[in-house]
Amino acid sequence: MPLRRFKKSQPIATITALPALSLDKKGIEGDFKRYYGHRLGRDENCRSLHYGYEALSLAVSDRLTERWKKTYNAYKDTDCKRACYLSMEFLMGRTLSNAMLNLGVNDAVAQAMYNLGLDLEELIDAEPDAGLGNGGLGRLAACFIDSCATLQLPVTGYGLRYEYGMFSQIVVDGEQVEEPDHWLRNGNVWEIERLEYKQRIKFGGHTESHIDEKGNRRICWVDTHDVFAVPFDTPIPGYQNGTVNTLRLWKATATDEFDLQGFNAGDYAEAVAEKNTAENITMVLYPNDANENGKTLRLRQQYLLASASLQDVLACWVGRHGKDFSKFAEKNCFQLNDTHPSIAVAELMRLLIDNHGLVWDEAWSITKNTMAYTNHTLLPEALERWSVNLFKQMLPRLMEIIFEINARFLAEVSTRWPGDKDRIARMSLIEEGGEQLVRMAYLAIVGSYSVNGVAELHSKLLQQGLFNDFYQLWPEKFNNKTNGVTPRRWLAACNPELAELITKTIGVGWLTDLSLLKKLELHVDDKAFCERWLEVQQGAKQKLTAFITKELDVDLNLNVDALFDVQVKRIHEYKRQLLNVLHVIHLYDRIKRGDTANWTNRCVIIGGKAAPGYHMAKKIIKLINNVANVINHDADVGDKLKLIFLPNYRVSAMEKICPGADLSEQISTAGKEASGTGNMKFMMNGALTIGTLDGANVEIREEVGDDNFFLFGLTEEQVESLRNHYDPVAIINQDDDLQRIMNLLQGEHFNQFEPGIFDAIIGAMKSPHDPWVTIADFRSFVDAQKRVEAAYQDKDRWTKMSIINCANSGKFSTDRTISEYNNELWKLTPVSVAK
Ligand code: 26Q
Repeated sequence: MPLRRFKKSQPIATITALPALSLDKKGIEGDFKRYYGHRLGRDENCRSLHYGYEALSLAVSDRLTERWKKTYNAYKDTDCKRACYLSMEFLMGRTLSNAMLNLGVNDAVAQAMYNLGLDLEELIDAEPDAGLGNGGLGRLAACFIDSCATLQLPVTGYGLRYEYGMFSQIVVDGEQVEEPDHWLRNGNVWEIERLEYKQRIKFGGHTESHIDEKGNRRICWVDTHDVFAVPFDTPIPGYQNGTVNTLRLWKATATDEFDLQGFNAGDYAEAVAEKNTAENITMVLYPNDANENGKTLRLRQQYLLASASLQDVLACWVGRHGKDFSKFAEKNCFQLNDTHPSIAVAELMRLLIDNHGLVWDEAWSITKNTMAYTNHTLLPEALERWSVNLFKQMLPRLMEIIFEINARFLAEVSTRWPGDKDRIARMSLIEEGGEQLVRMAYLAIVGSYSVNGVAELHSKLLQQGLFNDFYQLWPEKFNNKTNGVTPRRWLAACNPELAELITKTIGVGWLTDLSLLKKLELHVDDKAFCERWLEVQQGAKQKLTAFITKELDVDLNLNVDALFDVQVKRIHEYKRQLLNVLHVIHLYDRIKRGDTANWTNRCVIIGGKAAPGYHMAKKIIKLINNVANVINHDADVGDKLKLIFLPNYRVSAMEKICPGADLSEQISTAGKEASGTGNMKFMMNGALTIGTLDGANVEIREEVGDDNFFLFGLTEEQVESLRNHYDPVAIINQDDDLQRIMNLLQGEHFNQFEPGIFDAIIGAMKSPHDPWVTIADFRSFVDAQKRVEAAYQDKDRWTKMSIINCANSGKFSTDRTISEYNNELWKLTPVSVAK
């Protein structure tokens, strides 16, 4: 049923004209009470924090809505160029504290809550994380849209509204157990459902061709099983600038035909069951799991995102410009967050040709001038490929279009390299050999005007390796956009004490121009400033300790004078949590041998989720927990060493972790981590990095200088040239420390009653084919850790290094990243919105 509309003659403006809501404490306090008592219907008998959180969020959300409409109208009035960020993941985390900061109502809310006798921090912590992403790529999308709003750029985020986000992780007997994350259980006050903008999405069926009245051959995609995509919008406020952009997430629902068909056939229950098939599409976020590759439901999700978002943009275009698409490419662009939404290339072709009557060349020109592709991985096994057969069945019209794109593309390759059959096979969008597969990255490259990596080294390696054939063909398409993180969430909101000290020292400008942090360097010799810096860091460590105690539900009596050594990220072999564990075992072994002269107490914190089907990653979690169990219960060890596996690592946990870290572990095998973004959050909060020359670490080191970065390990080139003669067993045999570690592991010191459970891990490290060459970097890692200890023992030196790290983190603001995307790729004009 279409939504019914007001009569044309009705004066709608009278109901939309509202007085501006006040941003002061009285206004907020009044609205809080009204929401709590009237809207939510609670009284003094309700002691649930949740409703306090909801009442406050509703009050804050109203204030965003006003600005949201103004922004929408400002974009409409200026008819500006707009960009869409298409992403299967937006790892938003919590919204309330960020909304307060960006609206500029922190103090007013704090006072209002104080007047009501409520603990603001408790209310903020009552919000569930919106965990609609796996890790780096999803969080990057969230940081990006924050920066777009802060830079006043007309950018809409398009994604999926998963009913279940990233699973929550609990640890049982040292092992990861996944629990579903029903984050919407208690409702979501931040979203608005917009039924009026729902879109129809086709699946299945077949194509038919006919000649239209003008004599042109036209294709119809018929007998499809359709679903609706219904948008839910979330406001994305810029930093105190009046702009509020939109994150539009699609939910799949059944079409009315489902009901009708069932009703007509008298098969009501069947029809309702069919509804599930449609609604399942956006039920759950897929973990980035090698085993999940090729799953039908995932392809349905990808297509729903691409089709709904493009139809949305095209409907808006047609509403304004009718059937004239001549300026469409000047006014729109689509940034593809990895290949996950790259079916958009073929879908835009389909919509322009089949629905809007353009000819191939017109549609192709629009497509390849509007699409831009960002790659986030160097691991060849992680590149998406979909079965041609699956494609033909699920999306027959799209498969035809991809074949046509490929035929035209390969003709171009043949012109450039006549007779080069190998190259044609290598570059084809279709992988032949076994089962035919569509290479989604190649579709994205061929259909885009830009291909970028996410750190300098990564972009260079893409050009020289993974995408070299394409780089030779179109060098001008390739570019780099080094990642960043938003300093609003990752410094101002999560570390208010440090933010206040920074503002007191250099003024407030840094929040929107992070390069200004450089001014902190002028104060490294100011004793009072350094003392205060250290005090703030100690305070953050205290808070982190309290958080760990709460999360683990045991008090490990952590000593805040110890070095807090932190590695939090997804668990993956290439990230080498194992190298970290080897070092911890080495320290334990030294303690047991009494080799503790000049000892530095250390608390090693590791956190992260393993993909549910990634067995080795799950074993690594088990190993960390077992080693922790032995170390933390050994009386000889005491304060000298603690090992903690922090369960359920997530955005809101990182907000407590990064302010309290001394040392940030960024120890991936060189050439494997595309960028990393946790590295940037730690640096911004004054942690020092121990790291390899991988991803953005290279640029972090460049910014802080080699004296303020603990470098170790083989370079990417050294790793590659080691491959054919790597002999880890020989390295172990020549290194007493490594031998003792391996003896402890092989002697089952950490798994006395669980024989054999770590054999696969030990075998992998000792294999000459270990792709991650963990053993090769061990000695260099231990040496770097010794340099860390020496530095940490000199409190003044460490504090200086910490200040220098923060002071040089300016480059890693997503404001810089997004400015580059905009200046070089999107070319949008900022639109100011009256405040
Ligand atoms: C693929 C197929 C089926 C199901 C899931 C997936 C899938 C989902 C998510 C594959 C990959 C991802 C996420 C990848 C990711 O987070 N990559 C990270 O991106 C960051 C932002 O650019 C970088 O900093 C990291 O280096 C990179 O690992």
